[in-house]
Amino acid sequence: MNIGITVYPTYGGSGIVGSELGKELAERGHNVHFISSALPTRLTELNERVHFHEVDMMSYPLFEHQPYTLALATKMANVAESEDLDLLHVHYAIPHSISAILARESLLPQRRLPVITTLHGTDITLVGADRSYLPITRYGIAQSDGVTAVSHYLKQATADTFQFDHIAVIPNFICASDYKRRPISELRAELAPGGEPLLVHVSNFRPVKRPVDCVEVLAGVRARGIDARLVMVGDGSERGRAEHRARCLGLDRYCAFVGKQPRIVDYLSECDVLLLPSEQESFGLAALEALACEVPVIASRVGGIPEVVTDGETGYLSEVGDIEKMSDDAARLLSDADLRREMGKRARASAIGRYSTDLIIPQYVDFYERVIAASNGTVDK
Ligand code: GMT
Repeated sequence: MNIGITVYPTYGGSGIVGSELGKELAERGHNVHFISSALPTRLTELNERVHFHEVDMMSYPLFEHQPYTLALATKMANVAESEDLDLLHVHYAIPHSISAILARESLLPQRRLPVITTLHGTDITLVGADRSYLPITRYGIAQSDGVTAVSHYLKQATADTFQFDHIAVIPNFICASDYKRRPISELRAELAPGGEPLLVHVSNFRPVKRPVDCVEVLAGVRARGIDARLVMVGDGSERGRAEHRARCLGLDRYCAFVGKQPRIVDYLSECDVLLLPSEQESFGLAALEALACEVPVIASRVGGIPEVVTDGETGYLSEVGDIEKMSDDAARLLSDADLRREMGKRARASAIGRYSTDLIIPQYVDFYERVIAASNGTVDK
């Protein structure tokens, strides 16, 4: 197949999933054309089956805000023609599904270009549900030829908000060989010079991720007599608040804010427990990456997280903001190496057994084939 993929080319989860999906599809013999404002961060190399088409933006004094949605639609239609695309697969509903629908309509009646939208989370729960975007989000979803969501929770949230439930759940995935615990390296000595146990948090540090809670949990763990440290991976608007809180609590020397990192596995491999205290999380890709690296997860019981992390088996779940319980759970794990090891083994088995690329990528291919066939009018969707 010739597949067009559009993502936000940043460190966000939907950009990672869309980029990794493209690479996996190319490895399975498909031609993948990324259409985006910049080269997606995870797309480190292009080759004969992985192509990148940058959206051209015309600057014009009348445009106070450049109409990216229209420029993207134009590029999508051009690439569909020049590369004979079989479908467009967009990640994150707003504005990508709208651009794709415009592209599809602009190509009619010469050809029908199916549009698939994958919902990732805040496109539904925050942006899409906002009154200013709700009608156009509903339109983008309803007019897509196929819609997928990354968790059962997100499918239900979409049904509740948009009264639309013709959605296939295809969860996020993990490559078993890339996401694998590595032997301890020099990095561990840098992060824990005294051999202390390590908590880790990985996110884009937006308010919804509650990174300040991680600092509070570190305080709680240390108050329980455990000489732990905290590694904060990523960057975003809440980083300053988290750093400030660490200083106020006198914990700054036990917290390493290491910023965005290209090789998350290196950090996960050195750490003992992942903290994911999010307020909302449609899936929790960071949790899946940690589980695959044998790192038990302490997370909030929200959204799709309970589908990914099994409470008491591969980690512990708490209500949002329940610092006391999270601290208790973290302290228990950090003080019991056998428990940590057992949970870590179960975590990897669960991650790979349910979410490996070998299981999930064929589900996308199968979905593409069904949508294309339905769009050709040969079978029902
Ligand atoms: O909302 C975000 O954090 C951004 C969003 C994205 O597009 O990067 O993340 C969402 O998609 C990820 C990939 O499917 C999921 O793993 C995250 O749980 C989800 N985030 C939220 O629902 C908050």
